[in-house]
Parts: sequence; C-alpha cells; structure tokens
Amino acid sequence: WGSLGHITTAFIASHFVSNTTEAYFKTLLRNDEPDYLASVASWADSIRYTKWGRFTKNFHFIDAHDNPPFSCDVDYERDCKESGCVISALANYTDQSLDPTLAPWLRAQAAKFVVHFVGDLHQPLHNEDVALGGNRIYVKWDGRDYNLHHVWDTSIAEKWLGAHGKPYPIALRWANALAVEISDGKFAEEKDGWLKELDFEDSIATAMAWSRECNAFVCTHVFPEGPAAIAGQELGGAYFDAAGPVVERQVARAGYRMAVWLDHIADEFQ
Ligand code: DCM
Ligand code: DCM
Ligand code: DCM
Ligand code: ZN
Ligand code: ZN
Repeated sequence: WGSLGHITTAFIASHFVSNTTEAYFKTLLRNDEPDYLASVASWADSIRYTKWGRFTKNFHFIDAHDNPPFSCDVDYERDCKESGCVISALANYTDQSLDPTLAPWLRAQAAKFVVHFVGDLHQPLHNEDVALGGNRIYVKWDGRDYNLHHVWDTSIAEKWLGAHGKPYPIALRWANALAVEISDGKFAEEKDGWLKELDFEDSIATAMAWSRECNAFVCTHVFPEGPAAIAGQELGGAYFDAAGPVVERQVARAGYRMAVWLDHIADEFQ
C-alpha cells in the first residue's frame, strides 16, 4: 500500500488492541500519542532504498508464480525468494518482537516491520509475480497514466474516499469509519472469520493463509480477463466499482488482524 493504506491499517489496529497492548507499544515506540502505531506504519518504505535498508526490499511482497485469471495460488517453497519475502519477513520480525533478550530498540524496530508487513500482505498485487506485481503494466486512471501496482496501492483507495492529498487526516477518518463497520456495521458478522486461520504457534502458516486469500483477488478483481487484456485500459469506471470494495475489505482485515497480532506480542511482556 501507499502511505494512506498503511496509516489506515495501523489506526484501525489501535482501535482494537487491548489497553495493555497500547501501553506496551507506546512505551516501546516512545510515543504516547494516539498515532503511536500510525506514525511508524510507513517507516519500512522509507528505509528500503537506503544503503542500510536494501536487504529489506524483497520483504514487502511474495511473487506468486501462478497463472491469473485461470489459476491463483501461492506456494511458500516456490514463491518466497532466498533473500526473503513478506511471509518470511513477518515471521522473522514477529519472532524478534517476542524475544525478551533483544534490546528494546531492536524490538521497536521489529514491531515497526510487523506493522508494515501485515499491511502489505493484504494488497493483492503484493501477492503476485506477474509484471513485477503489476509495476510494468500501464493503465489509465480517470484519463491519466499510472502503473497498475500504483492503482492498487493508492488510486483505488483515494477515489473510494473521494480524497487526495496528505494521507494522515484521510487515514484517520477512514480508520474511524472502518472501526465502526468492523464493530457494528457491514463487517461485524464476518470479523470472527477473519481470525479463523490465525495460529500464533505458526506465523508462516498464518501469513500464507492470509496471502492465499488475498492472492485470490488477483484472479477475480485484478486481472479478471488476464494481464494482457488490462494494459492501456481505463480503470476508473466499472473496474473501480468492483475493486473499491476489495480494497476496503483488505484494509479492514489487515487492521483487525494487526491488532490481534500485536496483542499476542505484548502479552509476552505482561
Ligand atoms: N525508535 C526507536 N528506536 C530507534 C528508532 C526509533 O525506538 N532506533 C522509535 C522512536 C519513535 C519511532 O520509533 O517513536 C519512530 O522512529 P523513526 O523516527 O525512526 O520513524
Ligand atoms: N488455461 C488456459 N490458458 C492458460 C492456463 C489455463 O486456457 N495459460 C485454461 C485451461 C483450463 C482452465 O484455464 O481449462 C483452468 O486452468 P487451471 O488448471 O490453470 O486452473
Ligand atoms: N513490488 C511488488 N512485487 C514485486 C516488486 C515490487 O509488490 N515483484 C512492490 C513493492 C513496492 C512497489 O511494488 O510497493 C514498487 O516497487 P519498486 O519500487 O521496487 O519498483
Ligand atoms: Zn505496493
Ligand atoms: Zn511496503
């Protein structure tokens, strides 16, 4: 996701974490404000092109070598690179977050990666190999040229919200609205199902279940007619009408699951 998506997932998570989790992460991240999670949600993107952070660049996605729209699936052995992927990275930084022998600043850094990678794991094109996750496919968006990856990272959410510009206030409003939908609205019935695959004893299996669920949208909503058919097409109309609800649900799922994941990490230090 772009900053808007990441900040929103983190604000949603801060709605649903327990009080002890909130206190734990406010101390660890040295931020006592309501944005203690949101303020670190995009940090992993800010370091990926630095010399120090280069080793993390493949941690934001998994290149599923499937065949949309005919067959979608993710296979950890096949698709996670030697240098890592979002699945291995989430498992790894979750382990670091849970390690009481690590210095607090390292646990803080690990937690910042966890917040970011739970988000990216829920973007369909971060679970797909085709055209570098859509980066090499150019499309029209309300008459302007964008690559398909950017459309899914940012453009769909912005149009869904009818808002452009500084992500922070937009994300805060979106997160507040989605928190209500999760608690009492259109997602209230399904939210328990969002935790069905969650297994704290097996981060890889949990992340893979979420990855497969997300990758399925590549066949149904990202490339419904296949990758070749989408190049050069205007996506701001009927395509957006179908994609908007997918982005909304995936952002809501990421935030709700992030809260439970962070509760588990904080529980280790009670
Ligand atoms: N932080 C930390 N240890 C570091 C760097 C940052 O605990 N080595 C915390 C302090 C901030 C938050 O992470 O609350 C965001 O840091 P940054 O300014 O690096 O985004
Ligand atoms: N299919 C196709 N071209 C491809 C891949 C699959 O025409 N490159 C067709 C063959 C099957 C259907 O799609 O009838 C389902 O494929 P799969 O077995 O990959 O799900
Ligand atoms: N990306 C992806 N899958 C790939 C390559 C990149 O999901 N195989 C993502 C990571 C970034 C965006 O696409 O969010 C742009 O990547 P880059 O800046 O590396 O081109
Ligand atoms: Zn992206
Ligand atoms: Zn990322």
